[in-house]
Amino acid sequence: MNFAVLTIFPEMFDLFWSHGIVRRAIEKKRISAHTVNIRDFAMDRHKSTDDRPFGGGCGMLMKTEPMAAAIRSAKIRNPASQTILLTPQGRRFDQNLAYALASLNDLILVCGRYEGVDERICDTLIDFEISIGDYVLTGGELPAMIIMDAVTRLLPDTLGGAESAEKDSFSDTLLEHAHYTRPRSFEEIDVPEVLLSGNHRAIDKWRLESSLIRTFLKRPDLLEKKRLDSGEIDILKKWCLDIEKIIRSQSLHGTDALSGS
Ligand code: 4GS
Repeated sequence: MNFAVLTIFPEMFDLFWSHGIVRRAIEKKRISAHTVNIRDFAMDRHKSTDDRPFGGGCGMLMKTEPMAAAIRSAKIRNPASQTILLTPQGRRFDQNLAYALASLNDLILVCGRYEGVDERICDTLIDFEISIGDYVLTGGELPAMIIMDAVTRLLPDTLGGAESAEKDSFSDTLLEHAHYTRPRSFEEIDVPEVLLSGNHRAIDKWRLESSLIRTFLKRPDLLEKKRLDSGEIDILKKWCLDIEKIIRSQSLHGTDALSGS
């Protein structure tokens, strides 16, 4: 995967590219990454990259010609690239979109600053628009890093031994099960016994149940969307029965909670 990032702040990417799994992916040549400084394509004496909006109003826009020249230069370098603009107006980035992007070879990520980009740039030079969420940032640089980060870890041979992309949150739209590491007892809270048992069937079952309950409590929207298999449905049914039992036992306590009053 080749990433080209168009930005007026290329230094922002130096730290991102020099740490952790992204750094390793570059060293292993699983990805290549470079920035194009849009300011290098500014033609006026002041090397300006912003300009006033027609029609007036506050705020500035990215100056059109340097932006266009920078995109064209990146495309010439990599003609098969998809060109993506980071903008709140784009398709919402999620794990499925990360998978889709991971199957491509060349991405040009265009980072806007100021209020935005001239519409004609979007219409003629951008293949698609991506948003990382419904909020307004000061630039597309952080969204570009987020996308490169999520995509890089999905590429073959980028995660280290124990880590695995398949098992992570959202891959199958259940949240991760709870995790524990040493010590066995931390500030008087013990690791669940089953995880120390060495019984891998029991551990798998506990982890599935942990995933389901966490998803149910924290992200019920994900559970609604997921296609549950029969084992998962059995676990949910068991909870239903357990809850019904608790409710029924209430009437034995002589409460009138069930009478509806
Ligand atoms: C986002 C976002 C964003 C919008 C860039 C205002 C500067 C800014 N980009 N997902 N102009 N949310 N971009 O807020 O991607």
